[in-house]
Amino acid sequence: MQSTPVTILGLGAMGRALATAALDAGYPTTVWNRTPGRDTELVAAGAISAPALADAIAGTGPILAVLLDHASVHDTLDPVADSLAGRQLINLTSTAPDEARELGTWAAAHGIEYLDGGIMAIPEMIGTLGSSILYSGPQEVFDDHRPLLEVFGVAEYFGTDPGLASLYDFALLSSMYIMFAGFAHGAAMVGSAGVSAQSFAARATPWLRAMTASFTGQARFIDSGDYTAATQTMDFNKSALDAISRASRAAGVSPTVLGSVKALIDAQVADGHGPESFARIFEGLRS
Ligand code: FVH
Repeated sequence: MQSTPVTILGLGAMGRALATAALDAGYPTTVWNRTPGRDTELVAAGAISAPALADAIAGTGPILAVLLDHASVHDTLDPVADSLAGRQLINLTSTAPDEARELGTWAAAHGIEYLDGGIMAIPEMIGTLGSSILYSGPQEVFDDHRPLLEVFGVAEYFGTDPGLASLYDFALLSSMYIMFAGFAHGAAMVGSAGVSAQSFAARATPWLRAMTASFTGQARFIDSGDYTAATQTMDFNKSALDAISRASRAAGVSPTVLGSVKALIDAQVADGHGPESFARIFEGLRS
C-alpha cells in the first residue's frame, strides 16, 4: 500500500484506466465524475467514491484531472478554485499548448501548482511498457509524484513551460494523423484493383516502419538549415509525386492527402530549390 493518496476527476475511458492503474499499484484513490454511476467497478476494486466534487478535493495528495477538454477543466474547477489553493493539480486532459499555458496562469492566480500532461497512449495501454506520458510545468510537482506517474507509463519531463508537453503531444499526433491518412490513401489506390485494406496493411506496416529510419537524416538537414543533397532532391520527388498523383486520379482516388505534400514540393521547386533535399518542405511549412 502506498501512502500518498490520489484524486482522479473524470471517469471516462482514460480516467478509469488511470484510476485502475493507481489502485493496482496500491495508491489510496478517490474518484469523482460529473455523471454519477461510472465508478462502480473502481469502487469494487477499492476506490473511494466522492459523491460531490467538494468531497473529492477535500483530501490531500495530487489531483489528476482527466476530463474531455480545456473547457471542461474550467467548468469543473472554476467553482472550487479557491479550495484548491496549496494543492498540486496534474492535468492529463488533452489541451492545446496555449490552453495549457492559460490553465497554468489560472492555477498560479489561485495558488495551485499546475503540471500539464500529454498522454501518448490509449486507455488499454495504460500501465504497459508502450504507454508514455509527457509532462511540463513545475519540476517539483513532477519529482514529487514521479513514482505514481511511472505507474501509468514512461513519465518524461520537458520543462517548466506548461504548454511544452502539449506541444510535443500535438506534434506527435499530427504525424500520426497524417500517416493514417496516407495509409487510407494507399488502401484506396490498391482497393481500386480489388485488393483488401488488410492485405495492403500487411505491406504498409513493414514499409512505413522501414521509412521511419530516414527521420534522423531529414532532421539533420532541418536542424542545420543546409539542404544540399545529392539524392532524394526536390526535383526527384516532384517527378515522383506528379506520377503518383496521376496514378491516383486514374484509380479514381481523391488527391486530397497527396495534394498537400505535392503543393509543398511544388512551392519549393518554384522558388528554385529543386536540386535540394526533400526535407526542405519544412521551410514551406514554417512560412
Ligand atoms: N481515450 C483515448 O484514447 C485518448 C488517448 C490520449 C489522451 N486522451 C485524452 O484524455 C482525456 C480523457 O479522455 P477519455 O477517453 O476519458 O474521454 P471520455 O471517455 O469521452 O470521457 C470524458 C470525461 O470528461 C467528462 N466531462 C466532459 N465534459 C465535462 C464537463 N463540462 N464537466 C465535467 N466533466 C466533463 C466526462 O464526464 P461525464 O460525461 O461522464 O459526466 C468524462 O468523465 C481527453 O482530453 C482525451 O483527449 C484520451
